[in-house]
Amino acid sequence: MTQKKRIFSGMQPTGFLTLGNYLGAMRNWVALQDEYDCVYSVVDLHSLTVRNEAKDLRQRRLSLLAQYIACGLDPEKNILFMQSHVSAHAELCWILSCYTYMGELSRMTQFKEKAAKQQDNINAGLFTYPILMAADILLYQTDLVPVGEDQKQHLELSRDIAERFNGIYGNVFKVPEPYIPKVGARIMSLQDPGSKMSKSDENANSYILLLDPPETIMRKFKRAVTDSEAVIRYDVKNKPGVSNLMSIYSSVTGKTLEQIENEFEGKGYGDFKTAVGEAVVETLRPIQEEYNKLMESKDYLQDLMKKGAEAAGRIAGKTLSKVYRKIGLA
Ligand code: ATP
Ligand code: LTN
Repeated sequence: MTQKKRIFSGMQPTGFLTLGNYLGAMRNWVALQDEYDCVYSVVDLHSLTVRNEAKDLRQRRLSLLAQYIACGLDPEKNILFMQSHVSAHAELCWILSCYTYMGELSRMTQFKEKAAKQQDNINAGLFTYPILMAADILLYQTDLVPVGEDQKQHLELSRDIAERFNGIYGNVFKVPEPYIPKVGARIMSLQDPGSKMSKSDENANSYILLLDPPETIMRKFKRAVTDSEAVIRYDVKNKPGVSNLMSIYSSVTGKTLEQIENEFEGKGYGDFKTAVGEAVVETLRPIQEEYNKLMESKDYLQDLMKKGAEAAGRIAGKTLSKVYRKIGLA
């Protein structure tokens, strides 16, 4: 039997999952779980780059694990775990930071964007964040990393670090490939269609959460920023708001952009927004039901977390030992 290829990916417990996280990444995680050997992490160490209350973080990371399962990840088929429970991540991160250049990190657009947003807390972790991400991926000898468009640059850096390390020490790491969806790779904010929908946005009207009640979802879509032309046409440059709603509608219904333009020919934004809202509500309904059930079984989630960390730790430990031997620390 040939070995299945490996997938690794993660999300930060910085808030509740948005429709952007779902359409850009999570949906692919679910779709790929049968074909690949998958390791999915709640990357709680990454979320320390913003300030958290301890009790909120503790709650959010468990909730994120429940959201993973509610979205359709089968805990029997996949390894699901907390990043901080496998110490190899932090250890490899340090080692790789000695093989990553300041110049490379300075070019990361996410660092620049986040630094601009949190000027009172431009911590060193925000700068070295992509090295921890490279460690996450490389520890598992990962073939494929399903993420949204915004993570492409970080993935390229992970590949560069892996190739540099392999160039010195021989074949230590598998060089990973990104896996980015054709539609939905970059869902934009409903209030500012020039920037991406983000779960840590302070304006709650800018995002749809997977756990938003139906009335909230309908209201947020009704308030979404569009334009004054009143024509449903895909044109990202001149009609970014409408184009974003069309991408969302296309992702959840499977209809092409052309079919959507035909469907709403002669109709106004009111009808269109209602249709988008209803399609999203229906997509999220089963996820919300499953989530509510899971959050009643915290012991089950805790147990899963423990088993996941053991399984992940075994794989990560092998790679870390190899790295230690290669560089002369063992
Ligand atoms: P934060 O607001 O804290 O920066 P985030 O919402 O950007 O968080 P992450 O946890 O950093 O989410 O990302 C999880 C995954 O979701 C990544 O694969 C990322 O590429 C994807 N993703 C995030 N936002 C979007 C979006 N608006 N459209 C498509 N994919 C997205
Ligand atoms: N940086 C990612 C989250 C992340 C990740 C990973 C994604 C951390 N480690 C490893 C894929 C693989 C983000 O979405 N902001």
